Amino acid sequence: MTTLIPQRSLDFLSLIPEALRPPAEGFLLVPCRNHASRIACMALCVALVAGSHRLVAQSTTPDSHTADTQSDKPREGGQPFAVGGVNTGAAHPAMLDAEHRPITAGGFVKDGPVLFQDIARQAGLTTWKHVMGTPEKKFIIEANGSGVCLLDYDNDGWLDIYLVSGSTYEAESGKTAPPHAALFHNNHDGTFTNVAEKAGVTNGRWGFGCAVADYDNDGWPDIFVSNFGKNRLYHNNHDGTFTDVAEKAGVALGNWSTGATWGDYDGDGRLDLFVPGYVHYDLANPPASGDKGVAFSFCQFRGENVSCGPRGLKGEPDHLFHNNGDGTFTDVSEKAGVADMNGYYGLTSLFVDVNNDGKLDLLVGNDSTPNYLYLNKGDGTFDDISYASGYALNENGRETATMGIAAGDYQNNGLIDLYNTTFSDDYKPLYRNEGDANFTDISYQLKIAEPTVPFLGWGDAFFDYDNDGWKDLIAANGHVYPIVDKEPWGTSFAQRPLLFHNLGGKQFELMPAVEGTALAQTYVGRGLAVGDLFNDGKLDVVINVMDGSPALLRNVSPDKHHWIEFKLIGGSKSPRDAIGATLYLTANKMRQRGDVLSGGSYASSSDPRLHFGIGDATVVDDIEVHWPSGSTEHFPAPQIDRIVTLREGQGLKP
Ligand SMILES: [Ca+2]
Ligand SMILES: [Ca+2]
Ligand SMILES: [Ca+2]
Ligand SMILES: [Ca+2]
Repeated sequence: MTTLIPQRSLDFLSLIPEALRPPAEGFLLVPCRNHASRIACMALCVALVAGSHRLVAQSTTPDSHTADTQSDKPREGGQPFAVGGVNTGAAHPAMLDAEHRPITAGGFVKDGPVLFQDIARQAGLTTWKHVMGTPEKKFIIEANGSGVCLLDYDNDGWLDIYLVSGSTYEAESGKTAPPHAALFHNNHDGTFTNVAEKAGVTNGRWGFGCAVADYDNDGWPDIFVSNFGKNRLYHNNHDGTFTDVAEKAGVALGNWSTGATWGDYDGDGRLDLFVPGYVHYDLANPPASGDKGVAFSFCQFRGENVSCGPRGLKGEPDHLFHNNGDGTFTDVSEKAGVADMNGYYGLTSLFVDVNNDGKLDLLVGNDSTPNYLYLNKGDGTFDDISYASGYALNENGRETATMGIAAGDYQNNGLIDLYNTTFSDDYKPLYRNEGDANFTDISYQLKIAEPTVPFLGWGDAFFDYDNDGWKDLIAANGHVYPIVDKEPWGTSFAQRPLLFHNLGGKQFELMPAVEGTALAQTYVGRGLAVGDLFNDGKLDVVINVMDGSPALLRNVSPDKHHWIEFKLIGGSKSPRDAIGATLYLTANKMRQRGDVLSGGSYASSSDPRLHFGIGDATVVDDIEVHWPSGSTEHFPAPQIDRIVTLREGQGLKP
């Protein structure tokens, strides 16, 4: 149960100087554990906000079982009183391995399953390096890293890799040439060649994210790049080159844009674009500890000086751009109700249908502020059900520093579940979809919370790496404060990725970091995308490493399971690349769900093709596609262990 305490009864907030108080007014932190109580809490909160009271909630739930609850007041729900630039849990005791390494950069074992091998060097990806500011990471703009997108830009049937880079102060001031993004063309032989220069997609701005979609329905994937500074919309010219049309299209913006997402929210067959904003930033006057306007407390972590923010800094609003169909877009953020009037710190976003009404809903992962879940009403507007849905906060009713969003049906019950990565000293919430857009954070219940606490997570994805028909979970990790390597806090700047194996939709097991494999490698992970890079039916993983070369986790799982993949092509009333389509595959006595999505993870886009493992089954029993146009079709069972193209209008109507 939950107790709501009027803010004014906790008068010590008034003792805190104005500059130290949280940036957003009216935070409502309500750990309500079921739909009915959430609605009740919502009503109460709304009423109290109207009375211009601020509330905090204190959880009195006896099973509120995280280490957070060990800390003294103010704590759960008392986040507004917490100090520090990021919102995370209480300091946890260090977890060290036998060699006294933090578990984030240790815990390796000699024997165990060999599932992934990092082949970045052999594949040619280490010829490129991501750059973002200076190694000291004095300012927040240098610390967040960039995304990665998997797309087949030349339509040769093989996935290529686009890696965004940040920039440097010297480049921004024109003193040196800027770092470049990479476009690695897949040579079909296990190697890749960087063709970014020739393709005209080097960006050269302070880049954060990418999101792929064929926004003009010409059959060729285009790339949106979110920057600090003007964004890029790289239109695919069909000849291996792209042209930046962002300004003409009206999507350039100009301050700090982050992980975008594409989706046809209004059902007109054209893909619209959502771009979250992070912090409103002035490169010439970066926020430093003790500066006017940014308090010391927002520049500290565990009592040590670190880069300031995001709390204490002004939030940059979010933007929804409606696709006009003539190469231009109209900003409809306010009309649609997704403008982020609270000024929360958006890092990534995802259009996905969470309540199975065929309309794309919108998720925004916010750093150190509540997440947004906007339900699509179908009339061009959205309902903000962030709190009522349970997605705004974690199980303890506390805001998290959300970095990445993974969406996938891990239970094979037809409902999209969500997994968010968060800061160190905090567990990573798995939000189980209970239906009716109602989510429950069940990380502790599934025993996958504790091992994630020391890690600082970024890109993440549901994907079935062993083709057993159950979606597994992977996350890239790495800290934002280099100082953690000098402190006995049990975390590290470079961290290993985490892979959870799904056990029949009931539990997850953390797969061991076997020495010599990709799970025992450490780096400052950021963007993550999954895809079948070698068309062998096994999903690989690419991670964009901050200030380093990317990791390419080639899937070498020894399983002999069968698989099938689908490339979907929408008809005249759907986006041509079928973003927003849902496919239900029945095989092996299971009905699996796959969604064509663009965005999510951390500022990254995965393989647009839908991949399904089918275990030991050798036949597919049914294929049911729900197209963005609203039509539903069944397709005859194809041969397995191959990639199949499905076109809207060529299936059988039910
Ligand atoms: Ca290709
Ligand atoms: Ca296109
Ligand atoms: Ca929906
Ligand atoms: Ca699996």
